[in-house]
Amino acid sequence: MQTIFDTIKKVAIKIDHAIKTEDLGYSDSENSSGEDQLKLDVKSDYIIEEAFKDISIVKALVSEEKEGILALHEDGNYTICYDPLDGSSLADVNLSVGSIFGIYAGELKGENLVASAYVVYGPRIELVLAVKGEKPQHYRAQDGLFNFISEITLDEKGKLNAPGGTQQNWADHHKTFVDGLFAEGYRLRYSGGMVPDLHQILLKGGGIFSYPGTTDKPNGKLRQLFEVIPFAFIYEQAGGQSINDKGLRLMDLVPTHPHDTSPCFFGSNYEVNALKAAYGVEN
Ligand code: P6P
Repeated sequence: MQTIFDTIKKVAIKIDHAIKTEDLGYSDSENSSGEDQLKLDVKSDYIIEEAFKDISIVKALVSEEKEGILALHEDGNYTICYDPLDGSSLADVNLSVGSIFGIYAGELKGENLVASAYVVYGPRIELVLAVKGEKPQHYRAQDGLFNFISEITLDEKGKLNAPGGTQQNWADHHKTFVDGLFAEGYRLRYSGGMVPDLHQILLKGGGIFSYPGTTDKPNGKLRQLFEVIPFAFIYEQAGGQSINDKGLRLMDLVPTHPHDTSPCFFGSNYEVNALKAAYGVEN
């Protein structure tokens, strides 16, 4: 696993350089979810594929930017599912963006995730690595090297509320839940970038990030294999909860297609339990 983590660190430095020096315009292609691809999306995907293609323990790659599975080494142990530059459209307004990695052993489903990582490209390059049974580890880059900062633990109750999705398309019970937190004094913290939004809640002690099913996106927007499950793992390892709109653990998801999405809620125990009550799914 260390080889994979070391490769992610190298990739992070290269992608950060690309963000700061290359064209922010659109390419003439779409990704598998039908979203227009920025040249940076394509470049970031290329950087990651080039970095992992010669590592023998990597069996295959699954990218948000490409259809299907890229087979690499038949005897490899791990399949890496990744979003090379999540929230990339925010780069041209100088907001933070990120890369997300889910490392799976065997069939691509939540219970087979053995590690996950994400990188935040902002005023600084920051990295969080998580393996089973340990608290997530927070690193910060300095002169091209990542220095360990701390382990991450979520408080039982936080102060931040990150409500995703188009509000006019929320279910009434979801709107009641979100407005209820604001009535309790929670602060709105939502940039439209999953990585910085979830990173902020982890580092600022807690709260909740929600991307529900909506009338326009009944199965949510965020992709299970390379967005939802990797963050669900990190939030659970930090002492929080990660569930879907049925109150089921996101770590129990079994995608039928690499680009399947899921409604998703990540947060501290108090807020996720309050959401379960609002959704009537207290188990
Ligand atoms: P909305 C970025 O496009 C992204 O995939 C995630 O990074 C982010 O959390 C979400 O979409 C934002 O979606 O509908 O709230 O703008």
